[in-house]
Amino acid sequence: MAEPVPNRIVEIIDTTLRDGQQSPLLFDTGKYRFSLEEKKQLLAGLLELGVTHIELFSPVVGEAEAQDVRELMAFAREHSPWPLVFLAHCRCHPADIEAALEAGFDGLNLYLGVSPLAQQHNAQKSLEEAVALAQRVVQETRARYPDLYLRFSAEDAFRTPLEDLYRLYDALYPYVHTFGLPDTVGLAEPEDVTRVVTALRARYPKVALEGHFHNDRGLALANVLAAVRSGVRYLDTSIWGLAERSGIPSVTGALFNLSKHYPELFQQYNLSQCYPLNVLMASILGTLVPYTEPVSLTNRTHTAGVHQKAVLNEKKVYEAHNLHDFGVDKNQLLLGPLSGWHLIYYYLKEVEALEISKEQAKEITQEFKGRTHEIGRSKKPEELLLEIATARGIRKHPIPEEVPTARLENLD
Ligand code: HCA
Repeated sequence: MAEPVPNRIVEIIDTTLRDGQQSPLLFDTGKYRFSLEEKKQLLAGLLELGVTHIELFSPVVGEAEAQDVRELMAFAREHSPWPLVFLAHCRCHPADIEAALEAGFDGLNLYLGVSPLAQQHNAQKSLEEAVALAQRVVQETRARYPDLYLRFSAEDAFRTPLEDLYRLYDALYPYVHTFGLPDTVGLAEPEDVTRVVTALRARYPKVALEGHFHNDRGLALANVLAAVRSGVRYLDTSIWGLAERSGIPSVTGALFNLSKHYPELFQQYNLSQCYPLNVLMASILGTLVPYTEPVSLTNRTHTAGVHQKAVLNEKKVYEAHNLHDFGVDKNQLLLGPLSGWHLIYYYLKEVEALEISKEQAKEITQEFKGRTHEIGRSKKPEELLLEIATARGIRKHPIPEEVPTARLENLD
């Protein structure tokens, strides 16, 4: 199968519209499922970012999804300047596969668990039975579709003994393009990822590897870095990291971190679209970009007086990362109980245009600090500051009554 954008160091497989729709946040925000229009907006945002591999549900999950996947693929293919790869997330069931291929998917992301827990409580098949099923389904699919992209994932790979993983993957090796490496319950540490990836690369040099790391321990992003360093080519991500439970790495967090090690990603993805994509999700879910998201305005927001003073002098003191290249084009200094006189002076003079000296700002700060208990939902810090300044007789700078509308910017 032709590579849409060849030689990328890492290929993002975005699963916002598959694993992302399994996120509890869709319930918390009362959204439950994205509308078709919202899915198109999210997909368009991903395409703008340069993502070309998109995972969707197999149409068998429901009538509404079945209709949506067709519309989404048609919409994206019509609007993308690049060839796209739509991957259907399929159980090892011929019906899932048939429905996906009939809908026009470019490839299949097949999965089946063979961990001891899966054998007993999920697939409820012995290792031998599971391997035989997977081999039969994959062999038949390959025979019927010689060029179809096939990926196979052993669900819960990090709780599957390596010899069982080998038993399954040995049987499938001749037929697939990629083996998945899902840390389904987020228990792997970066060292585990390096060890397993290294072992699989040595044993299966002719296939690519795909990482899917859940964030139950907050280690998903660290596992992404370990995976790519040790040779994983495909990475599953989603917008905001939405996925089952506490999710997977966010597409923007992954690209932001990886670009520190692989600057060529700046040429290969349109990284300035990262923040707009996060804001798009915020507007759809009706909530703020998560404060843990690296590519966010939160990561450019300063609250403590010491930080605010330093940032007013030189941003780099507390802003170490170039988020501007990822679309975050401003920063914020929040006026509040921890602010010091530097920001208060700056605010009253520059924003409120008060005729105020540094000495007065220091006195106002002292009073403000003594009255911060008044700040809350009904009184903002700015209101309290103005109240204090006005009571001290500090006035606004006289602004000319008539502000010229047609300004000459250049006199020479
Ligand atoms: C799931 C499980 C999965 C699959 C990952 C994969 C996981 O939600 O069905 O197909 O590689 O984490 O194991 O997301």
